[in-house]
Amino acid sequence: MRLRTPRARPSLFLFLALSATLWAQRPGSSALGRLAPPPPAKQAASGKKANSTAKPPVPIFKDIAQQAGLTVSHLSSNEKRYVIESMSGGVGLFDCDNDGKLDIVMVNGSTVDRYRQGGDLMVTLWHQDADLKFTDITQKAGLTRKGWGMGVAVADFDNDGFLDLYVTGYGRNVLYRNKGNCTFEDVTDKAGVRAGGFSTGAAWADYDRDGNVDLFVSRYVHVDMDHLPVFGSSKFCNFKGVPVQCGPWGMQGESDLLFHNKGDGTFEEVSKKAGVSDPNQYYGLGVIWGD
Ligand SMILES: [Ca+2]
Ligand SMILES: [Ca+2]
Ligand SMILES: [Ca+2]
Repeated sequence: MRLRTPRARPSLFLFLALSATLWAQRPGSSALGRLAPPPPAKQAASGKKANSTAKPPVPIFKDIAQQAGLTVSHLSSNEKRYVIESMSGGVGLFDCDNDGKLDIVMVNGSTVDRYRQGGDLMVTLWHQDADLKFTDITQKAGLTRKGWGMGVAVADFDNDGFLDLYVTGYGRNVLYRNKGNCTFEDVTDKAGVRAGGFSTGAAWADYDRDGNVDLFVSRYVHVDMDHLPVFGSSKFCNFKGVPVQCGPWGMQGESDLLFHNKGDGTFEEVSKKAGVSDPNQYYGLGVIWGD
């Protein structure tokens, strides 16, 4: 079997970048609250000419997760027995109730054993309250689909003014429509964007400029839960004579998907028509749109 080369970096960057991009389009807001205007340069304040060669100050970051209430740990497998147990992750920063403060959606993983028992909540949603405090509102928000989450992409697919969530995962994906006030309904099947297989990255963009954002989904490798390759079971699962996890080398890849938004709450999968179906089934992890 011919070796294939992974096409993209892991998807975490994509989701962060996507979220930041989306948010940047909303005026008057910033990540995790309002940004204070930058202080004036000392030279300017004293009336002296600014030194163009002076280096900008290095920003200092402090971990405030505990005091902010962001205490839920990401689910994953320590053993990483299979390639799917090495995957998952992603965060979306978006304002789910349009109150001017960013809320946080985090993708949860799972394990093979837990998935066989029904899986785990695919995402956790925190609402940002006052003073950089966050409250876990996942259940109240209706984000209750269980499975094995891999990524998330945020956009207002129905143009009602509320940002919606598309969550990728192993086995199926989920489209949550934001009903307002951070409450969601699962419209996946009605919309026709369930997909399947091993979806990883996702990104929204209006490729045909009809006013409705469309959706691209990248997929990784074919994983059959009933026939999981174990450590050392083929030449691809050994490294210098040491049995290691199988994959992605030697594994069958999966195609990618492009969903055209028809503007009535439904989508049409057009990847073949558009020439982006990835017929060679290279390993897809992330996706980003650009001109
Ligand atoms: Ca908010
Ligand atoms: Ca919406
Ligand atoms: Ca469109």
